[in-house]
Amino acid sequence: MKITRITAAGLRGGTPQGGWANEIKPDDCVHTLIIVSTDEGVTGWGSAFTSDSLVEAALKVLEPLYNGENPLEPERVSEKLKAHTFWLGRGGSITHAISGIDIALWDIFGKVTTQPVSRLLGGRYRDRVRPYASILIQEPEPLADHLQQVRAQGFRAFKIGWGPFGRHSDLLDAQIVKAARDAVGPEALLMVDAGASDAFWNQGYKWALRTAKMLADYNVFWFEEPLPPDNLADYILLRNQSPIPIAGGEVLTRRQSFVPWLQGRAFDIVQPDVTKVGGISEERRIAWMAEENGVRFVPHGWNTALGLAADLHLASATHNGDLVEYLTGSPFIDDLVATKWQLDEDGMLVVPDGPGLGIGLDFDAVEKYTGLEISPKEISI
Ligand code: SMN
Ligand code: MG
Repeated sequence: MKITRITAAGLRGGTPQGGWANEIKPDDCVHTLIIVSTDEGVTGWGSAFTSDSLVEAALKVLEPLYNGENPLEPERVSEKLKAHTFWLGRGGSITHAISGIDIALWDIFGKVTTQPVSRLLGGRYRDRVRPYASILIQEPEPLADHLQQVRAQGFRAFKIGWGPFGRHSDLLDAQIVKAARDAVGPEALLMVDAGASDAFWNQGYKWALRTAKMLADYNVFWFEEPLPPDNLADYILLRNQSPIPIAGGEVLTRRQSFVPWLQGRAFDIVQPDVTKVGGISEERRIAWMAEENGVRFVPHGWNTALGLAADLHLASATHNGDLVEYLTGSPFIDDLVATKWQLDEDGMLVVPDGPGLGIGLDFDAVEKYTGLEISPKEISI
């Protein structure tokens, strides 16, 4: 079997608010579907956390390397793509594009072997994983209302992030967290994400430590991105001093970038994004590295249904992979799948056990959000 074509299809028209200083708009393209076609009619699907224009440019560079390659060897092919773009790649758009290609190759590998990706990764430790609902922070009252609506959908774990948190006053931060804890109840997992990877973040170590102590009063399960993503030294200090776990890593790419953060004990929880770091092949190596360094692996999932499916397989195939992020209110998570994601009575998601990623796609939704004309003869699932 050979790769014959790789297509990029940017998602637009439903990009959710990020709460970023330079806010993204619904028609901005920050996620791109990647479709790998083969000479035997099997098609694999993945997604990359970047715009279609950057993916298309990356595919031009990568085409001589992937054309004619064997799609049944995702790890080797991805490693080949990474190694031969040492000059043009190493963590930027080419790495993001390789992420989507790699996810699609694992999808093909599973479709041909009729095995779910989680089994091909070595085996399924669990058939269900708990999703945490990821929600943008607003003022306390509307945030509490939103959390109660999401709780009513069956979620038992929640992350609130970005928006005004850390950007106005300690008092407002405490009011936000109190309202959230009151809304979800004392038993639910509640995480808080400062989003310090945002542009011109101006809080420092002392704010982060003071805030971590406030969060501990509300039994917050982890404090995410409390410092800018290049400030390794302060993360190490904070992780040592904080009364609650410190999480981060969502903007890092390539497994090599995680080494100083994991060996340096900068995180209690590491959150690589499979649509960004280099794909499933790369993310599972980061998960293994995390385990060797006593760090919990929880995949970052503010991305797409393809990313969520990949996260579920990675979590299932990892010793303690028991949480995934579920970006609520995004059509790129909810609408792209033919069979809607369904929480069970425990608020858990079933890890797909069909071939490959094990999710069918709603091609009407794919066409709606990408403009891609899906012709059955051309692009089978
Ligand atoms: C996040 C990431 C990307 C866009 C918006 C919000 C957030 C998360 O940091 O962890 O989901
Ligand atoms: Mg985050």
